[in-house]
Amino acid sequence: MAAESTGQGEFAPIAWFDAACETSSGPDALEALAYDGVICLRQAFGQPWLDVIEAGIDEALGGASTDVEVVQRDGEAGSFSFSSGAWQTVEPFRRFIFDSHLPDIAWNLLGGAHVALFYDFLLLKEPHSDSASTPWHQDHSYYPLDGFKVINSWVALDDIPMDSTLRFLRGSHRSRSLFRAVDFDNPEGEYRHARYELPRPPSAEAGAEILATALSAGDMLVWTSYTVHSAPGNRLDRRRAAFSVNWVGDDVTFNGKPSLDTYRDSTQQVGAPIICEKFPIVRSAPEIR
Ligand SMILES: O=C(O)CCC(=O)C(=O)O
Repeated sequence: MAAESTGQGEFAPIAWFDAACETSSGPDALEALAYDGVICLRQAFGQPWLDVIEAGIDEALGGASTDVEVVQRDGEAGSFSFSSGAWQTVEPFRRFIFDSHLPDIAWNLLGGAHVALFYDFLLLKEPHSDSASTPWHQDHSYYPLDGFKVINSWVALDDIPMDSTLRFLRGSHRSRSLFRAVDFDNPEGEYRHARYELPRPPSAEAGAEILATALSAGDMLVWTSYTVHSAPGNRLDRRRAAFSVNWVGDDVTFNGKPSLDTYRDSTQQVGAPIICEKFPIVRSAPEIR
């Protein structure tokens, strides 16, 4: 596949699959996810499901979500906002997560005895929130979890051109190395739950292959929690929003490491699976006797 370029460099395209055909969760998609650490499922969701998500956005950002932040930086035209774990209070988000085909896709990709909901994440960058970039990071750095079956399913709610799409370090998940958590607002500063014994995440080092692709609303990226990625701010004259849902599979246990409350529950025991009311099982294989 040909490289795609932006004003900020050249990128190899992310392997993509037509979400409507069976291969979206078949061996090709699984192989690409295992090798690259990220895949794109084109048109995973049509307008009706995107409308359901949209119906929850004002509610989530307006206070229904307990974990919400709106950031307006000095001198910047647009703000950016995010909410985490809103499904518990925002009914349209709950409906999308439990009633759409999303858990089936997640289960097909994760395999195993069950798939559980970890948390949802809404990220909305208003027009010209130019500096709202996301530094190179690895999602797993923020989680108090052991195990490797953790994926992020990230649905574009707007068309997202190359200039503002996510970038991934191809294959950065394969060594299963854990990197230090960085503060999104101040990547060079301190992060309260950083594990300073761990190395900083790699960025676009010389020779590293960076994957990226332009997205249409309804396309979904899926990546593993070990895949290093980043994103630029939104220099567009229009909104750039995404709703992502994070899933855990049957090898995941709580390790007790410090983290935000979003990623833990008071009922959890070190070494035990994280399943509880906050992290419920959404698909499971029938028991074989
Ligand atoms: O969309 C973005 O800017 C960043 C999203 C991201 O890195 C994440 O959800 O882990």
